[in-house]
Amino acid sequence: EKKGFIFDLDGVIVDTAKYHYLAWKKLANELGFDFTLEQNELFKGVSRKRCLEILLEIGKVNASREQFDRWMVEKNKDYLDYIEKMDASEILPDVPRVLEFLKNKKVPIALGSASKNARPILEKVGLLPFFDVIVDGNNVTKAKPDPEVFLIAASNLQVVPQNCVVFEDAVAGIKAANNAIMTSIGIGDSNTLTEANYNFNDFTEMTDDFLNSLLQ
Ligand code: G16
Ligand code: MG
Repeated sequence: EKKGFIFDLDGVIVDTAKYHYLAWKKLANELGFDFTLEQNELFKGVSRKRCLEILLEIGKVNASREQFDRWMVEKNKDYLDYIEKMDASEILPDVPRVLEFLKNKKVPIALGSASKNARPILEKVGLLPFFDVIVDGNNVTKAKPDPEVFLIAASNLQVVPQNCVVFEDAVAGIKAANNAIMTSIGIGDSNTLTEANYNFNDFTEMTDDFLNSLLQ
């Protein structure tokens, strides 16, 4: 039966979390409080709007609707300054090998990301041609752990959810994949991604044999 593979972006294909962090930290500092790398963990896989809500809770800052929107724009502008400078050197280890393996097997590939900047990032690092389908923050109304992003990806790939495999680095993303009744593969710390069906520290640990087993 036909299989489909869905990749998260931040933390799976590229480490854009560090740029999100720098942009959020700058805003926090401007507002007079600190934002730590540990707190940034809470932001992984979370929408831009929800991130700002959490940030303002951390700083105990109240904002009008207009001010909130201005800070969203400002953070994204600072984030895009970093994205602008990205190139293929920022692709995480062995991502191209796995994408190429799947392409050779003619397996359809989708992106399933919370980011509204997903397409330009893939373009910057040169991976856009691998993706048959892109579902990102512009296409979804419900954030992970809601399965919406992955279900839309499956539907666009024309593969039933049960035959989809999801690579995710965030707890909410693994939950979203499991809620979609897809095979969930945690990329990162197995002590954090405890609900994943399979765990790998990164793609260098994922053998062709394992990928083949997913295609059975
Ligand atoms: C990514 C990041 C999140 C970020 C979100 C929205 O999710 O992990 O930290 O807040 O996208 O990004 P943007 O502000 O670019 O729309 P994912 O789903 O790719 O891991
Ligand atoms: Mg992620």
